Amino acid sequence: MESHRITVIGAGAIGLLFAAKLGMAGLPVELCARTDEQGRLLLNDGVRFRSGPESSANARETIVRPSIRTLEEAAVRSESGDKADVHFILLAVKQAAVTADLVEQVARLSGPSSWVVCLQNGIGHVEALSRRVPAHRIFAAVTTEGALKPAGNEVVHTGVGTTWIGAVRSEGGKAQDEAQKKLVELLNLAGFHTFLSKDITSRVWQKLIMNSAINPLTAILRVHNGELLKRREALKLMRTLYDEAVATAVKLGLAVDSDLWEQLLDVCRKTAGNRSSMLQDVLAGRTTEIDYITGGIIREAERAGLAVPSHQTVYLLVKAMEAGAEADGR
Ligand code: KPL
Repeated sequence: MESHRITVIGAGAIGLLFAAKLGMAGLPVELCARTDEQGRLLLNDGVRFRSGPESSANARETIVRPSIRTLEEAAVRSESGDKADVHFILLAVKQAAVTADLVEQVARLSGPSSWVVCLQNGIGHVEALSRRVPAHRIFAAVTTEGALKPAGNEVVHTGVGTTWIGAVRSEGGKAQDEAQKKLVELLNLAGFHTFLSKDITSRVWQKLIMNSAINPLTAILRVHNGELLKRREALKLMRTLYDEAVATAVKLGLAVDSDLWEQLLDVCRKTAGNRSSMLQDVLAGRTTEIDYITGGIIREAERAGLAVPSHQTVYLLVKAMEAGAEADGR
């Protein structure tokens, strides 16, 4: 029988969610936390998994115990000849964490049977990874699963979503086709509604377009997602950001759903009471993902010879907010 190895790198909300659900399905998961402190907590107490709204205190909790390893330990395991037939490396860290160092560690961890699956928002990380990992071995994933991390070893599955998987470069032949199918199968087995996409780059961009229209505005205005629909000027600005981002995607030859604007409004409606990830970062005084969302659109638009003035403006505003938060923290 075929043997599998699944390494989840990053123990944020999404990393914990994937590690917990894959573990609960009986799959061999190793989880690499980014700090020793979180690693020790996970090792001692396991992952505490709950599903339902965060407030539902009576939701049933399951303790899941994936193997907890440092990235170094996982890499040594690979180098010392741990030969699974298929090895999936789920990269579940934030974009900013995809540094040259991390890319190096991922390269050490990868062997001839490894496939790196990127779960980041925004764009830019695939280019960074493909400097050290063959591009045909990189898959991108777009997921709408909702998760919260109330504590370092605790995850709440707040919303069931859909996950799309696809190769960023489709020249991996039969092995690549089989690995993609296997990944979809394993994720479905773990309870994730997962589909294969033949054009994952367009899907990544469609999510990027939505994030670039919603997230910076919620962060600048400090409002929940639903508020953008109620304020006429905010809605107008959101539409301008959307139009500029769509024009960039089209110029790059990417496919954009004809009803993407309706989908975007629907996301605002369905997540009306939520704070976007960027607003959460701003409120917590953390660096946001603006460089990989709005910044990514600005870079690609420049390359394509297009002007995106509204993105330029919101980019500068969010950067100024980040700089202000840093100064306050000093
Ligand atoms: O994906 C999101 C985020 O918060 O990052 C939403 C708000 C749902 C869409 O931009």
